[in-house]
Amino acid sequence: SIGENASEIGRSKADIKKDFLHKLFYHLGRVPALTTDNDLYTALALTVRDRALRQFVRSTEQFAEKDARGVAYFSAEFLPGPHLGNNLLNLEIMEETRQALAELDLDLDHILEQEVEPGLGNGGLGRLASCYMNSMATLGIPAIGYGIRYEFGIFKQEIREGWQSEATDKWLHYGNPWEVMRPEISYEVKFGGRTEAGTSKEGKYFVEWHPESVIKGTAYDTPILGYQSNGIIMRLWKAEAVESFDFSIYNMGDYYRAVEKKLRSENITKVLYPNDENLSGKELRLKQQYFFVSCSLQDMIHLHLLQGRRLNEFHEKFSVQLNDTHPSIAVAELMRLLLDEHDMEWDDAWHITSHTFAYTNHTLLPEALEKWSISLLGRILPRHLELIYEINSRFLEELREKGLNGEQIARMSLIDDHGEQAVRMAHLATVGSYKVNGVSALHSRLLKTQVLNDFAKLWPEKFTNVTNGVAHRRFLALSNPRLASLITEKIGDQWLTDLTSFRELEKYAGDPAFQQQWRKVKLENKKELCKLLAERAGVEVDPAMLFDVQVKRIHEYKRQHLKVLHIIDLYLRIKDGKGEDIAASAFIFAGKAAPGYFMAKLIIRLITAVADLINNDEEVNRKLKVVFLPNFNVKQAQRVYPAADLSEQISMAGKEASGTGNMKFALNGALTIGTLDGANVEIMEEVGEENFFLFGQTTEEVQETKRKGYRPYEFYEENSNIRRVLDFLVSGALGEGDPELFRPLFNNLVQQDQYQLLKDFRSYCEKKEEVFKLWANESEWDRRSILNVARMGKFSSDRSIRDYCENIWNVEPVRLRD
Ligand code: DL6
Repeated sequence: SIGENASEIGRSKADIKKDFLHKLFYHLGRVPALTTDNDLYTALALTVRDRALRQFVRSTEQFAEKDARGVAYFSAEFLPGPHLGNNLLNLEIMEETRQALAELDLDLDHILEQEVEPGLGNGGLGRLASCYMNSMATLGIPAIGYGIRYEFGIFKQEIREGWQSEATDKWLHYGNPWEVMRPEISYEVKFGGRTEAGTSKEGKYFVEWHPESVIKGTAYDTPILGYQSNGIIMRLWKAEAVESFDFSIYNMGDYYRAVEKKLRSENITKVLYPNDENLSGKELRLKQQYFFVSCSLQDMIHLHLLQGRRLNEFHEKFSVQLNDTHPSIAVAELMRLLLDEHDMEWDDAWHITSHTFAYTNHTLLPEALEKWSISLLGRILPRHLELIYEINSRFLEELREKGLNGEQIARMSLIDDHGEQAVRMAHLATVGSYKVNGVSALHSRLLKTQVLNDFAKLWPEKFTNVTNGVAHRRFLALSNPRLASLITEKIGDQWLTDLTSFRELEKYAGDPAFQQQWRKVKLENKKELCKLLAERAGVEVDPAMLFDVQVKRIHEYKRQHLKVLHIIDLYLRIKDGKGEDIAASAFIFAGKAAPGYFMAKLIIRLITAVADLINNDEEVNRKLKVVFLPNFNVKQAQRVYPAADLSEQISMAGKEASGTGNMKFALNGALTIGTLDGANVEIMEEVGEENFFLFGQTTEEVQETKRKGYRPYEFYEENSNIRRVLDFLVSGALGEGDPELFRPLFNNLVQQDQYQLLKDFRSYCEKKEEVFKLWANESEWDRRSILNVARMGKFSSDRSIRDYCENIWNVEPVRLRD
């Protein structure tokens, strides 16, 4: 075995030092005097990558030896965060590496800081995919993650004169030492053109697709390590021109046109689309989705056949998880590959396809449910449109046979006939999958009773729930080493592989000495965050303040402005001389707004305007500080969660599918103020209602409010606090004195208030009073904080992956033998 023979790669301090110098000299060709920080980082990354690849090669050998059933995780987004630290942790060589570098007068932390993270996702969905990669590797699940190698990831956010401005994210500028390019693993992907049906000599009906263009996808592999165990790969596809394709033009001497075509091909994987924007009609986005799905399925079929297996057992060997509808065109593509390229009959192909895919829904927001217009689909993927029509016609026939009425059938059809005809991708994914899941208990229930209700009635056994989880090793062991060591001193380190062992901490929750150590850890973490806030946001914060934090994408349903309205209320109270019960608080915000989402950008502007006002007001700024930390990403998240006292999870109930930041905060000892939304419900169940600041309407109450005809203006008229705060928005006191600046927000709140902020405002403010009161009682706060952490066992992504294995994938782990 190659893997075993490669065992000379050692993990001692001396091995690491030797290999590091070797990389520096022979890989990068650097003389010591000219070595840059990036050289040091690259040399260390390559040293660690060797060890990661070894784990991957050995795992793959064992998966093959066992002929194990595996999982392909299809995701248009991955947000792995910085690799270096995480890999050192997973390989258990952090200390050895630190010492090896120290002997060379180098500082590991400084080198870790050099890494530019791959921002290949928008937020929770992409980060979840990466948490799952780590857990699948840790548990020994034969798995591969398939996605897109965007040249530019999520935009870099800068704050200019209080507004968000976007810059391109050049994450590949200094190279990417973690990936291995595989020029020999590449597939052709067709686009456009027309189809032609015919009958073969043997009398078999066939369809040929004559594309307008062909693009090549090349694989780039990044090893993803599990803790003390396997390595798996994230295989990302990059689009390139097919060399031979433009020879005709080239031969005619039109070199520039040939090159232009090449550039156009490469556009497909140029840039990640920010979410929250209306993507329908975005041709390039559809091309991206199809491109990565086609490469991935071709690759899987190739691997399957390479191992001497038959194609009709494809679904017995693989389960493909569709991470939202972004990859759902895969249902039609697998049908096409089986029918047109592998000569299969419809029924066999459909059996394989519908037993291969499982679909995870991540949102109930109607505007985020993907639809592709028939005209666009027909133009870009003519063959797929035909197949979708055929799948639909057979499906609708089945419904008719079951006696469903016309209205039900129209609701369930894959084709939406309202307005411009379009394919409902969630329906395609549901029909083409053997399992469908939501991402928290509440969300899965709403999926079944509302968005996909007809389907759940038809196939109740198809629907299930897998509550999200987070990689607790990254978000605690790696990013909060002080808390991690305090916990390990107390209960041992078993929690690294079994987070439920945190339960043992419960018995220390009331212990004053332990509480004191706990508090000290938090304070040190807060001091570190203060440095970052000063550096990046230019705001000095006193670490003794209550750190009240909301970090997530900026969206009206997440209600960052609810928190802002409350801050304004506090400000006005202090100005009135009535602020004595207010706890000294630092209100920290971070998150990106989709570039085309005006209201979200205005909310950022509001935060920065309130920050300017409060931070510069001597009468108030000893009591309150407001900070907007720009460019929130995984690296920053790792510094924010460990320092938070209070976690804000305040979306309107029924809108946040799960949330995962809520878990990361609680895992690091923050108490939560939140609504009964997404996974908050389960977090509260676990930590106990008495250790959670619950406020606001339930999902049912929200719906009832809407049904009865919600009139936010009445709250404005009747509640003097609300009126005062809203009037303040348009008083000219904020943002360079222009009273019109926040008028759209004001109007929106008093006229529509789609997310019922005003309805929940009073309940939120009252809960905040409780927060302030508890903050004054240090030991009680600490006790609850310890209990929160002790009861977070359920929210490790290891548990989520076990759930997927048992309820959906039917896959057995194959742990690496050492
Ligand atoms: O499941 C991961 C994550 C959830 O935690 C969030 O609640 C949810 O909003 C997010 N969903 C998406 C869906 N895409 N869009 N738009 O990002 O998924």
